[in-house]
Amino acid sequence: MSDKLKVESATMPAGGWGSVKEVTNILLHEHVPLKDSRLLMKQNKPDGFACVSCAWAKPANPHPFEFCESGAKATAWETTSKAIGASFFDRHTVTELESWSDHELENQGRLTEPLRWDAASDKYRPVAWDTAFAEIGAALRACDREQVVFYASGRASLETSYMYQLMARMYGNNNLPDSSNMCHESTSVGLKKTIGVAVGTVGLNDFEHTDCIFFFGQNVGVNSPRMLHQLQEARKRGVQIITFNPLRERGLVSFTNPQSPIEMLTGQETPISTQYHQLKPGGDTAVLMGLCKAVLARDDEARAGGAQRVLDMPFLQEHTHGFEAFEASVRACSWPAIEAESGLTRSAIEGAADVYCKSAAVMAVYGMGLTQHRQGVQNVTMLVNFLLVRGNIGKPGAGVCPVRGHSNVQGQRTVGITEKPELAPLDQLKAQYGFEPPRKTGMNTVEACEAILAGKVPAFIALGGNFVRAVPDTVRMEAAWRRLPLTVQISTKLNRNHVIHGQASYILPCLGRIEIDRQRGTPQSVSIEDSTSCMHGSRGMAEPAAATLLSEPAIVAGLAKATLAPNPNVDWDAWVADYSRVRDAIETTFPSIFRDFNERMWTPGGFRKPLGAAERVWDTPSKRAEFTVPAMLQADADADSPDPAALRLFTVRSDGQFNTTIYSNEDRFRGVSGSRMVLFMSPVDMARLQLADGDLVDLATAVSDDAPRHVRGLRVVAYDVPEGCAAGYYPECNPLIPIWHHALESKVPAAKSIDVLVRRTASS
Ligand SMILES: Nc1nc2c(c(=O)[nH]1)N[C@H]1C(S)=C(S)[C@@H](COP(=O)(O)OP(=O)(O)OC[C@H]3O[C@@H](n4cnc5c(=O)[nH]c(N)nc54)[C@H](O)[C@@H]3O)O[C@H]1N2
Ligand SMILES: Nc1nc2c(c(=O)[nH]1)N[C@H]1C(S)=C(S)[C@@H](COP(=O)(O)OP(=O)(O)OC[C@H]3O[C@@H](n4cnc5c(=O)[nH]c(N)nc54)[C@H](O)[C@@H]3O)O[C@H]1N2
Ligand SMILES: [Mo]
Repeated sequence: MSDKLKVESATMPAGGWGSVKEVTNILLHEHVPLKDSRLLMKQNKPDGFACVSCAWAKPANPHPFEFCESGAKATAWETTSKAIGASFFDRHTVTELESWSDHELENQGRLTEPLRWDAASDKYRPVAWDTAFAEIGAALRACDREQVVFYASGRASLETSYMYQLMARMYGNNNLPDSSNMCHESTSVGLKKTIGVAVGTVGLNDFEHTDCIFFFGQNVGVNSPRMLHQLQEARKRGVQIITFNPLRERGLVSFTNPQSPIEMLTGQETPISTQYHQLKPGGDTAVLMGLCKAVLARDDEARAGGAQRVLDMPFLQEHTHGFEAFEASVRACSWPAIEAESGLTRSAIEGAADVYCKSAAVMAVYGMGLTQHRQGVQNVTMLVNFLLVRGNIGKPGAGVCPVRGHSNVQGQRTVGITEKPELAPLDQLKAQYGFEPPRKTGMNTVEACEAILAGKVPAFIALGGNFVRAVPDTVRMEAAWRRLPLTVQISTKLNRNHVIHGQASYILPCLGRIEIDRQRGTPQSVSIEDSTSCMHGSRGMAEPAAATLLSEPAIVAGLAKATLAPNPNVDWDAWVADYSRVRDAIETTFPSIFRDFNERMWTPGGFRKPLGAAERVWDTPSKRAEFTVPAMLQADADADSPDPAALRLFTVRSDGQFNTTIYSNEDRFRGVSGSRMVLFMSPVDMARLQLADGDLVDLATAVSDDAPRHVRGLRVVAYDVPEGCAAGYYPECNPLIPIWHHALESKVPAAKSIDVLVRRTASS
């Protein structure tokens, strides 16, 4: 892959011919055989497999091609015919592999054999499955059981995840951090507190009934492109879409449906956003306060003129608690403060509020732009306040819609992967399996990082993911990671977390979800939960990358049997032989969610878990939806530098990546290719700091701390970013984010705001 940076202005719509070209390119690049490229027809179909890319809902009546450019890339990346043979590790020491990029590592193709790091040669060497399990089991039995960490990335199925949490609890702790700890945990905390469910209330049907959609900090064209179909249909009905995002993201500007021959031939585009507000990163609470302030003003006018109230008074009275205190805080908040913190004018915010006040059913869609801040939970609860004032939760076409990341990240929480014992059915597990589940709160991601930095973790087991690359504070974390006595990674592809490893290190390669998973000759299926709380079955359809691979359930069972004392109530082998028995066990543990699980999992469109808030049943202490008073307008006061030269950096994804998996150096929607080492800056700041396009710069974290933090050698790209901010790519910019800079309450690393100083690189 060349690292020559090319910058062009990007004006294409999301979708369109560009996406067709991208899909063709990746299929060719990954040497996906024709029969496997036909797999795309089965993606997200009721009788097919659930896409391994994002978690967006899968409709009951899918499009002929219910996949998008991002999903096709993820499928090609998993079904690639490239594979890592034993000779690869003969040729490369692990120290040498440390200098490889994320792309180069994963681009070697699928891992095919279990591997153990050999200290003498500094190479990974093949090891028999049984030996690997026995050695890991022996090591785990000798560890301090309270300190071992069981991480999960959000791709593993409901079946695997259920087995994994049971293994951790039978082992003796609740240390079950999940990728959602870096992602939508602010949602889980904020929504639970205010509306009594930890997940969104919007379902696919709501898109057909809504009048207006507010979009905060979610890049739909890249991260959940299938939602563009719902947005396009809504736009064609005249639905207003009002976007708040510091960047003008292409998918939020316009879309050409690649599945519509007419649109493709005529180059017809649907404009997506009807209003686009480029707020400052971290300005969302201020914007939402402004919106609510404008709603109150309109309500005051209506009352004075004897017109119909703008506030939904019957809803407020019957269904909510705490409105008066919230109203007082909004009235006390001044417009100059709102304008200063949001970077938007009062009239722009009032313009958006006017549409809100005229709309009967409004939904709010959001992503990492809200959750990854110091006040990430407050951002979510402010969004709830905004919806509640006009009764926009629990009626058709209205509601809150957090767009989840990994394809089963929400489901993992549902089946018990959580560090919070109060969220797991511990008494039920005790009754079902006859063991004493640990009651102590476990470590989440940030706490696991802190324990690793403090040298307190004896072993780290990872069900997927690329933990050390995904977490903040890369330099400090990598140094501490190397001191871990044992690391075990269940993975499909080689990544940084394998080459930066513990003193004993194992890689356990697994089947991916798209592959046929045969147990005793019988193909098995698995299930996942999408972003709208619908459960779907998924059948693997491609031949496995290698006969030596084990499925994730088989690996978890192998580890469990080698580590735990036998328990007559848990028959790991029977579960692996037939996954429907795992589903029966899940149904026993969670009867109200998974009733008739094995039958219902193939329902087209999935079956939905019960969601009180969607029916206006509020599972909160007051049994009403709770208004909350924001503590402050600033989203990241802890990361604010007094230095006037500091810029507020936020990290984003490109369409050439899935998290730390870098498919290519392309970011076609932002017109950048050839390199990811770029810093998007406003021309105003460039002039102020005397920088020109293409200049080479170093960044240093600007908030005082013991450890200096740098990223060196970024190229400046002039871009339409609000003044005073800059954007860079995740994970390349992660060394700049201190581990202590995380959301209050949810502890999601605050990757969307850190003040940095920009210096010209000495040699340039
Ligand atoms: N192709 C692809 N799909 C993916 C992923 C991927 O990497 N690639 N990752 C998956 C995962 S795990 C997740 S969690 C999701 C992530 O999907 P998103 O939630 O879309 O996350 P990001 O790409 O990090 O950026 C979010 C958007 O927030 C904007 N933003 C940044 N700061 C702020 C702010 O303070 N306020 C507001 N209002 N906006 C802000 C950014 O400009 C960007 O457009 O996508 C999932 N889907
Ligand atoms: N600065 C910054 N940091 C961030 C973010 C950000 O926006 N900015 N986003 C955060 C978010 S939202 C998230 S979710 C995390 C992501 O953190 P993770 O979920 O830990 O990371 P991924 O990059 O998704 O993991 C990729 C690896 O998963 C493995 N894998 C892929 N498929 C499978 C499979 O089917 N089974 C198994 N066992 N392994 C598989 C492959 O080996 C691959 O290398 O990063 C977080 N970090
Ligand atoms: Mo995520």
